[in-house]
Amino acid sequence: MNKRKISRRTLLGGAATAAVMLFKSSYGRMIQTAIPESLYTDDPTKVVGPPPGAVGARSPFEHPVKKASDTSSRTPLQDLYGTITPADLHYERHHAGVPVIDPHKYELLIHGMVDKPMVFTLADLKRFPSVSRTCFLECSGNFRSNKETLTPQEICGLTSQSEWTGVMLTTLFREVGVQPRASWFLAEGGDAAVMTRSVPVRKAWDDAMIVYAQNGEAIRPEQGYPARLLLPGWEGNTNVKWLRRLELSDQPFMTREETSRYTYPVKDRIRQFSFEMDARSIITFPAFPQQVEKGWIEIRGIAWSGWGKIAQVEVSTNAGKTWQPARLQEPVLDKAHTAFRYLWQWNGETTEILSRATDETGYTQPTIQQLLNARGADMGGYHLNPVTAWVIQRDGKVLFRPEKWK
Ligand SMILES: Nc1nc2c(c(=O)[nH]1)N[C@H]1C(S)=C(S)[C@@H](COP(=O)(O)O)O[C@H]1N2
Ligand SMILES: [Mo]
Repeated sequence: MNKRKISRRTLLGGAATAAVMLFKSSYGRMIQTAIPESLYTDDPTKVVGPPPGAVGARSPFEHPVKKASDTSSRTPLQDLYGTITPADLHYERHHAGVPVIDPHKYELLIHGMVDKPMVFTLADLKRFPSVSRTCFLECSGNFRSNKETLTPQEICGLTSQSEWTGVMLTTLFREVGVQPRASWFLAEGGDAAVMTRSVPVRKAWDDAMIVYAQNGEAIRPEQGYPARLLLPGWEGNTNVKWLRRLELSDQPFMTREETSRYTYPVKDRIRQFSFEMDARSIITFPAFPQQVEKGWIEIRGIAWSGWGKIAQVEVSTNAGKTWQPARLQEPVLDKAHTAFRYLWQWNGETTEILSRATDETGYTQPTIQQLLNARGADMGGYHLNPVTAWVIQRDGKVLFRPEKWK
């Protein structure tokens, strides 16, 4: 068989091939001469970056930024490709700034209902068998919807994805001999906030980790250097940074985080301990403030669920009247941002485009009305994952359609 034919067919399905050709004719520029002169207008001998040996930097033409307040910053979802967040663009949320912790003085204490209370240095942690895992992190307060001029970053940029490396918490729990009666542990951070959270021990036996690396390098100070707790799929707040102490107990510790702002009446789940982040998606292209042209548009976005893998993402290009399945980028990982794409031919009429995610538990991302019906009008501002829409205007301008819930 013809080798070239096989690889073409493998790369592009029939429909996709047609679409790519259309893309070419509508988005490329046809040329008459063999090599356009514009290729040579920039001087390739001009040095723009640091010399070899220096730590690299972005092209001076690329300027992704984290949008920051005093206590948080958001990932520019609309500027990213694929699903890994560059470490310097990872969202941040801290209650009392970023502490400077000397890795040589760092210690993690594990005590309480254990046979052998122990202290581990960073070097100790690195001697245990290591594991890498790609998953998302998301703050439970990750939703903003107050105006039409919001970017994906402003709507839900309190989520990022990294490849994390560290040691499984089970490895350490076996080392200290966690007692059978222990059902909860307290995780305490070494920042000025001394942030603490209670975590069920079952999460440790499942997939919890202590991580010291992020995307191939030591984790950044903002992410908890030199080590943090990683609870894949669970609300960001439980992923205690600058982790210094774990205490085993037979009951939750009722920390400040658990007795005040995380407690509010809802009918669908007991929200005092609402750990998993529910399935969600966002279209990151086209999105405000982009402007699109009539013709073929690849609608792009990410979907994720704290309960497992994304099973399906559907896209509507007619304000939610009908839905079509989007293509998911393989491999689809457990509790991970998953890229989706949907090829759409826009006829130039005003419309709304939406996406909705379904995870492997069968749960489908709700509308804001479904959330209100389930939780009541007093549902507060945490764990909001509604389907959202972008309005495509006749002139091609894209605006967010705000969702009202209070
Ligand atoms: N020690 C400590 N851990 C913490 C926090 C904190 O302020 N102090 N903030 C929590 C919150 S609310 C979130 S959403 C995540 C944010 O992690 P990131 O800054 O690495 O994105 O860390 C959590 N862990
Ligand atoms: Mo958070």
